[in-house]
Amino acid sequence: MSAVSHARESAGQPVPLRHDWSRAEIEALFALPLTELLFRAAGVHRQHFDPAEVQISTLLSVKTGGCPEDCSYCPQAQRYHTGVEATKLMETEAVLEKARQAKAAGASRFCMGAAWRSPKDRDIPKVAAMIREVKALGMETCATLGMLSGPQARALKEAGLDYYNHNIDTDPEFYDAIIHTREIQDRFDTLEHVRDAGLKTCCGGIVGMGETGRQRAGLLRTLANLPVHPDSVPINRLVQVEGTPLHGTEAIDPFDFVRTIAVARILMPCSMVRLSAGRQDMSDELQAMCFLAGANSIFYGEQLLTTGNPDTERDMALFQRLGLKPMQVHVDAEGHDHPGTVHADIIELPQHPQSCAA
Ligand code: SAM
Ligand code: DTB
Ligand code: SF4
Repeated sequence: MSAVSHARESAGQPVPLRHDWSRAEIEALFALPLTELLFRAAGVHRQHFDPAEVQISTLLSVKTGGCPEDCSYCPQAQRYHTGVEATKLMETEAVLEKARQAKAAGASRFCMGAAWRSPKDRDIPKVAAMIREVKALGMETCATLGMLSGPQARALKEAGLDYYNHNIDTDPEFYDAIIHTREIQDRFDTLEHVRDAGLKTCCGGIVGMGETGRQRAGLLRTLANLPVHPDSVPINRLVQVEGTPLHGTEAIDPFDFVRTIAVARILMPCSMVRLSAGRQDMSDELQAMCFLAGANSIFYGEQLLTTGNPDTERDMALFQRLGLKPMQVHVDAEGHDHPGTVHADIIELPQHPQSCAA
């Protein structure tokens, strides 16, 4: 894993970021008393973000089910009997209508997901048309389509894609227990193609899949030690779907989930940490603890891809009760987004002290 470091602007100063975390250091963070861990994570959060702001993305499954992969958590894998019906790729106009609704409901980013191992080259112009049109609405665009080649990543960037979501999903040491139809190196390769194309990366994982604490630390270590911290780090709590091999797995202790968010915030101080799948079954109090631990992004809207998400009224009521507000994103005439310091350009530094100094 590379120990090359990068920095972003925060309050006009470059912020050194670490990429050389050891598993033991991360396990030591997890082992802190929860009160101390939350205090540290909340401090880091405040150095880089307004803790009252939460970025809001809406998801749409533009191609559902029938996937040839065997990810043991996923209701869209064809081989499991989950009741998810396979559909064709949606028409651009239908996608656009959903994006307009998401924008009207307050979402700043629209994420289009497809149940593909990887897109075929002939799919790319169709997805590119969706991206172009959604971007023209003044929203940030995100896509998650499976593994990408370099030319595919460049074609999506050309169409106006801002973010590509591609999760490493779990600790490399646990990967073989969860997915057998691809290797974690395939995921790293796609992430490299995505970065090389100039796209922002959205990369995280799932917890509550029966992993150990050591493996949870390994997931976050792998994310933080990527050559560039992902701009967005989704932390999903497994949504257990009947018919998938992981249905019936012992649930993660809610406090361990909060610890995962807090450690992600400390390791990747300038990234958006997204409280992702699994919110529907979380109490308002647990979500509040996650925001306190440094989560500053959510999926908003009643549906994730194939499973449910809290309804928008519940989320708006929660925001009001907690005094949180949706993060504003300004897209200029050239289509560049300006959400304050959040997506400031990454500056590579040859050497720097290994601590966050903003
Ligand atoms: N097929 C593409 C891929 O796998 O990259 C894109 C869509 S896939 C559904 C996107 C991500 O959703 C997965 O990487 C996984 O992290 C998450 N996911 C899928 N099923 C989930 C579940 N049951 N609970 C939590 N997260 C899940
Ligand atoms: C991510 O990390 N979580 C989202 C998004 N990226 C694409 C997907 C969650 C899917 C949950 C199961 C489903 O709804 O099918
Ligand atoms: Fe397919 Fe993605 Fe689901 Fe894996 S996570 S089965 S690749 S849709």
